[in-house]
Amino acid sequence: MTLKLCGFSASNYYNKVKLQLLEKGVPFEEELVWTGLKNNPALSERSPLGKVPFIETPQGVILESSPCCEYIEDAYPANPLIPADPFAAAQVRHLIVYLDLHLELVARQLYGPIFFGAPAFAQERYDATRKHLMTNLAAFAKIAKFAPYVAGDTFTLADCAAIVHLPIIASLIKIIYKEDMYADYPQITAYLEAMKQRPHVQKVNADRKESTAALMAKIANMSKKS
Ligand SMILES: N[C@@H](CCC(=O)N[C@@H](CS)C(=O)NCC(=O)O)C(=O)O
Repeated sequence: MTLKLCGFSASNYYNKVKLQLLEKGVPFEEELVWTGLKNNPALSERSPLGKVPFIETPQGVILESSPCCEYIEDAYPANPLIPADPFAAAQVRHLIVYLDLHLELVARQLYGPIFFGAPAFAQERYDATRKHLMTNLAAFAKIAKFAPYVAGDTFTLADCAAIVHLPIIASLIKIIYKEDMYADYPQITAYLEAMKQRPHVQKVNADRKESTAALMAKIANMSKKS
């Protein structure tokens, strides 16, 4: 059975796993699964929190992007994106935790009003999130190497997370504050520019644009109905 990646290409977490699969050269299929548990028992059966991505393996479903990525590394050891050395491997993993948990998840608190048309929050909430994000960005910048990759001289799974998360967080701040979140971190801007040249990043971005248009149409349709 070919590995199946389930979710949609506008999702940054979906794209973290998709980029890993592409960079490693692992054959996979994609199954379009939108989120939203309402009237969707089939989704809750496979992903009880209604989140994507998840992968279908010959043995069953794996939830959450990081366990999916770890499974893929273990099951498909060719072209490793986690170093064999335990210390270097742990450094890749701590970078991913910073990116997923301390940057993306903080920014995600504002996605509803900023990207999906949910009612606006009070200004203090935006300001508090911005402050939190800038503190965590400074911490991330201390541990990320950008030499030229996030964890050093080799492309790793930490790059798969950075490439999909850092742009969306910056676009959130740009929309709210009209400011460049990475103005004091030219290494991040240069890194993201360089990563855009990678063919698999280009494929992920092209699919992301198409999927984002479909997602926006879906949201517009839903708000017309309600
Ligand atoms: N911790 C999860 C986060 C995944 C996530 O938040 N996915 C979003 C799409 S980008 C989602 O499914 N949102 C729907 C929801 O939370 O109900 C992971 O690493 O996979």
